[in-house]
Amino acid sequence: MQIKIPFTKSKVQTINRPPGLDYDHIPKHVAIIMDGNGRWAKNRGMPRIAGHKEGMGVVKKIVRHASDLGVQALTLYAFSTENWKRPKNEVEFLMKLPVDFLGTYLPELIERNVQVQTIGDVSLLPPHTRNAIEEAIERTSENDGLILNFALNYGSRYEMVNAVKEIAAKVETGEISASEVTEEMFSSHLYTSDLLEPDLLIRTSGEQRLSNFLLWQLAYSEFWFTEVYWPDFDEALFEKALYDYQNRKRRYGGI
Ligand code: V07
Repeated sequence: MQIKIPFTKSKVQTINRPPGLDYDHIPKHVAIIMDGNGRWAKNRGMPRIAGHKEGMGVVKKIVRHASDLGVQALTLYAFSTENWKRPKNEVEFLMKLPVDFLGTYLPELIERNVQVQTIGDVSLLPPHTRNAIEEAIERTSENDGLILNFALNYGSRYEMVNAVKEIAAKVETGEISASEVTEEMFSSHLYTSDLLEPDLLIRTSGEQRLSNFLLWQLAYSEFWFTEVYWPDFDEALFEKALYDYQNRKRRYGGI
């Protein structure tokens, strides 16, 4: 079904909403581990970085589609705290991808009313990477459509230890007592404090683990895995993940 919706003050955009999905129950927040880029390249006799580049193109397609389907937040695991251990040339290439991506795609993100955010310690990224990301955050900060949240230099255990340190400091100064610490307080000290918890986690390329991604936040999320490598992931598979999500009976523990 094609629906015309006003998406900026001045323009009307035609969005693509295929049949089959229940548009009243689209997951509000989808998180994705975009795995298999290196293996995709290797299978083609190409260098790993070629897989990363191809994967970046898929990010653009999925952002468009998530926005069309009415997803409110999309969190993408772009670079983990462990990824620094990769060869220097690969890390350097990865650090250019945000610059490349935003250089060609920021105008469309602005047009589509997408808001760019990050989680992770971005202060440790090289200046050219940080500058491009900060510009995108700044120029999309007034947008109120899809939140496009990139996890960059992100590690969940580090995030949680950091939350513990911040809360412990408050206990030390006497601002709160240890017995007053709650789950809500802990959550409010995570990078994701302004986001809803993910409803759905997608991981590509056949691996079925969390790899230090959103350990706390995924406590009640549905997990969806595919053997497909990220560079081969597409709109139809994204829809399949949402379709399967909608067909699972959701239970939050207990009865
Ligand atoms: C990266 C492409 C997707 C596959 C997984 C790894 C490689 C988009 C970004 C990006 C990040 C911030 C931003 C805009 C775009 C990105 C890295 C790697 C480090 F504001 N794709 N992508 N960043 N890959």
